[in-house]
Order: sequence, then structure tokens, then C-alpha cells
Amino acid sequence: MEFDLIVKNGQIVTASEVLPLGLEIGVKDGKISCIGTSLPASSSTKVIDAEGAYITPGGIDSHVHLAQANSPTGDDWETGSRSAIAGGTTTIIAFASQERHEESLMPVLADYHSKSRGQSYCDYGFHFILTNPTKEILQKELPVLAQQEGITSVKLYMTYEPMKLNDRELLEIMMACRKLGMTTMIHAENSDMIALIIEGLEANGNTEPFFHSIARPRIAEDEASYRAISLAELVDAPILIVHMSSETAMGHVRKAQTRLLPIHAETCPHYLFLLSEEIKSKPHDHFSGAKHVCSPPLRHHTEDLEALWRGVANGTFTVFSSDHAPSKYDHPGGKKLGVVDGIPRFAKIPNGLPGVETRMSLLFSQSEGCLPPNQARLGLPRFVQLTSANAAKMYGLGGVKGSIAPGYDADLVIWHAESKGECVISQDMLHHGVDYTPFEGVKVRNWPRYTILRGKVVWNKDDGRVVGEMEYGQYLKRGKGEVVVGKTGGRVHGMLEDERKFWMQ
Ligand code: DUC
Ligand code: ZN
Ligand code: ZN
Ligand code: ZN
Repeated sequence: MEFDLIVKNGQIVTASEVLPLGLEIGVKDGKISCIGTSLPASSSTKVIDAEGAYITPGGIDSHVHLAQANSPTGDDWETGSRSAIAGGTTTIIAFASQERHEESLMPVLADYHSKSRGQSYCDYGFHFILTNPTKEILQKELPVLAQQEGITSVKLYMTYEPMKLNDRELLEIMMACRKLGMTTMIHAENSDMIALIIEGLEANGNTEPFFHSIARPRIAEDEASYRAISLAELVDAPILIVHMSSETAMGHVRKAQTRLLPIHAETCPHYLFLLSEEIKSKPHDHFSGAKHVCSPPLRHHTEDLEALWRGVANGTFTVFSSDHAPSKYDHPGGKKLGVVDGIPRFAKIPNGLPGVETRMSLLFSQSEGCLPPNQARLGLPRFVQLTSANAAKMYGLGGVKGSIAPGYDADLVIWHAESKGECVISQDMLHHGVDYTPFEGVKVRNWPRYTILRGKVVWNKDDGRVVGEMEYGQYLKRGKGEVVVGKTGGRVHGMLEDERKFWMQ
């Protein structure tokens, strides 16, 4: 066998183990063809010496917003996917988003394909955001998406006036998805609680950015998460609750998992590293809190962060995604979104933070890859589960992405050995298209030295630059998702299973 690439002298990490130092990865035609020792290099084989560093699967970021109509100043595919590979992410799953008035998903999908085709540095797929789930869409179009387009997941909103769905709609979609082996992702916040509070805040003139975190209290997430779990249980559907930030809501997920319900959860870097303190006005920039406005909002106390870190370590969270949802802070002409007639209005600030590039490094820095076991927040296999392996399984990329084993795509992150990768995150080092990072000043203990996508080096930190090409990223037709936690169809509770047969279509 003649290899295109051999990566030697590294320590391979998978979702289940850390392999002994010195195993070599042989790559042919973009795939890992073998893992062994003393692999033969020919004159045309590229050899990379990992210098004893850890090698993890290329990151899969399963929650990324690029070029959506509702965030006109955010990243396009070029800047967003470039940012991904510079941070060790080789696959993103972004959103194609239906607007309420749209009766068919097909033209929407065509539009999202045309914005991304030939314009991505990394491999990518789409989830569909459904806001108008007609019978036609559920019965005729979803099967086409799943079976022909490789789109096997949807995202649903329980909040935001233009997008929110009622419980009946959520149930209908969950049932349709269950039949097709699709995964239902849910943004869980109680819309009416939030609307009531916003009205009161505005009436009292409390409109500065910080009030965003008051407008969306934990209880709104707790209630909606519990409701989403109950709806899923009723119809025996696997779900994933996205961007979770609340300990109580996480506890609802944990309890459901203990009962073997297929309830999955996601959290994001900002909920583990940042507090609502960030949203307060700074003396030098009255509006700067807008840089940290996301939903659910950053929470108030370090105990909130600690609770989520426990969920990272103990298996409650299935995936750790960036929820990269960028909007520029400053706009040409000095205009800021969220300032209306010179007055800051938190309710008009676009929700979401950029983070696709910093996700891998932030979590790796807290793992046994950088810290002794008694100080680390998580082990290395858990790091791999959260940043790639579980997303691959859940979203139908199992066997292709998310592991370092023969037959898988050769998507790799080679980290720095020892402390050579330490750095302080700053806007100047990042590759996204927006004008700030919410993690400015956060110290990380390592940063990807090389990112390799299907056997090609696409990011080289030694050179300090992206070396991949924009046309190299491929669209991924995904298969059916696997239930990673719990199970469907089993006897998990009793009554509901017995009764469902009388009514479920
Ligand atoms: N939901 C997301 O998934 N991203 C950004 C904002 C939001 O509400
Ligand atoms: Zn959301
Ligand atoms: Zn002020
Ligand atoms: Zn999002």
C-alpha cells in the first residue's frame, strides 16, 4: 500500500480510548486506511511528525448559523467555514431556514445550496428549521429531504414570534421525524413568559443590553425543556434540546435519560465560560453588552457554570456545539443593530455569538489533554464524544466522520505538544467575518497545530494560516441518526406504551 499521508509520533484519541504513543495513521484517497507501526513511506508520501502530541478526530460542529436571511451581517460560507478549520472543525452542520410564508422547503434548500456550494473550506450538511409545518411538508417533503437530500434533522423553536410552534405542531413534527429516523432539535424557552417580561421591562424604560438576561430567566428554559421532554415521551420520539444553559433544565434531561428516554442535550462554550456580567454596560462603551447577547442568555452565577460542567463530565450532554450565530457589532456608518433612535433596545439586538473557531480549543484546554486528571473537567475520550463522535452518530455521519479508525474520513486535529499551543484568544487571530469575539482575553492551553480534512492539511498554525481551499469542502448527504442515549420503542414507563397503539398513526 502506498500512502498519500502518514501521521507519525502522535497519541491518537477516540471516543473510547487514548491509544499508546507511536501508532501511525496511514491515509489513502482521503480515508484512513490503516493504523500501525513503521508504515512505509514512498517518495510521494507526505509525512507529518506529530512530535508526541495528541491527535483527535476533526471537530464536528453540529450547530452553526451561516448566511441565514435573519442575520444579514453575519458570516457567509467563506468566512464561517474558514473560521471552522482554523479552529480544528472539519465538518459543520448549518441551518437551512424556512420562513413562515414559505409553503415548500425545496426552493429554500436550493437557495441555501447556492450560497454554500463551492464556497466552503470544510465539509458540511444542513438541518432544516421548520416554521410552517404543513401536512404537505410533513408527509411529502420531509421524506424527500431525508431520503434524497441527506437532511435528517430539523430544528424547531418554542419561542420567537416569527418562528415559534405550538405544542400540537411540535408533536406532529416529532411523529413525522420519528417515522423517518430523523432527529428533532428543539430551542426550548417559554415564549409567553419572555414576552410578558419584555413588555414590562420596556414599559419601565429598562432597555439596555443587560436586561436581555433578565427577560429570559432560567425558569423559562426549565419549563419549556420539561414540556419538550413530555411531548417527546408521549410520541416516543428522540429529541435533542439545543444550547442548554440551566441546571434545572439539565436535571429534567438527566432524569429522562435515567428512565432510558431518548432525550439528548447540547451545551455551548459560552454557557461554560461566560457569565451575564459580560452583558453589563462598560464605562468606555455603553452598548458593549450587545456582544454577549444570546438566547438562552448567559447566566448570573458561577454555580450555573459549575452545574453545566458537571453535565459535560457526567454524560448528560451528548454534544458540545458552538451555536455560532454571528452578527457584526459595528456597521458601516456607525450603525449598531439594537440601537433605535439613539436608544439601546435589547429586544432588537440580534441573538447569538460567534464561536465556531474557539470551540475546540476552549474545551480541550479543560481536558486531560492539557491538565492533570485531578484538575481536568473531562477526560480525552469524553472530549472526542462531545466535539465529534456523538454528533456523527446522532446526525447520520457514523462510520464516516468522528473517529480515527480504518475506513473513516481522514479528518484530524494534531494538537501542539506540551505548552507550545498556549494563547490568549483575541479578535485579531480569528478568521470569521465579524468584528469581535465574546471570548476576547480568555486563555487557552492549546490550539490546533494542524487541521486535516480528508487527508489534506487545511490549517497550519506553524505557518499561521489557512492553507486549505474554499472549493474543497463537500456537501454531506447524511444518513439516519442513531439514538445515542436511551431508546425508542422499549417499555420505559408503562402506561403510555400500552395506550399508544390505540391512537398513534
Ligand atoms: N437560537 C439559536 O440556535 N442560535 C442563536 C439564537 C437562538 O435563539
Ligand atoms: Zn435556538
Ligand atoms: Zn447606559
Ligand atoms: Zn443556534
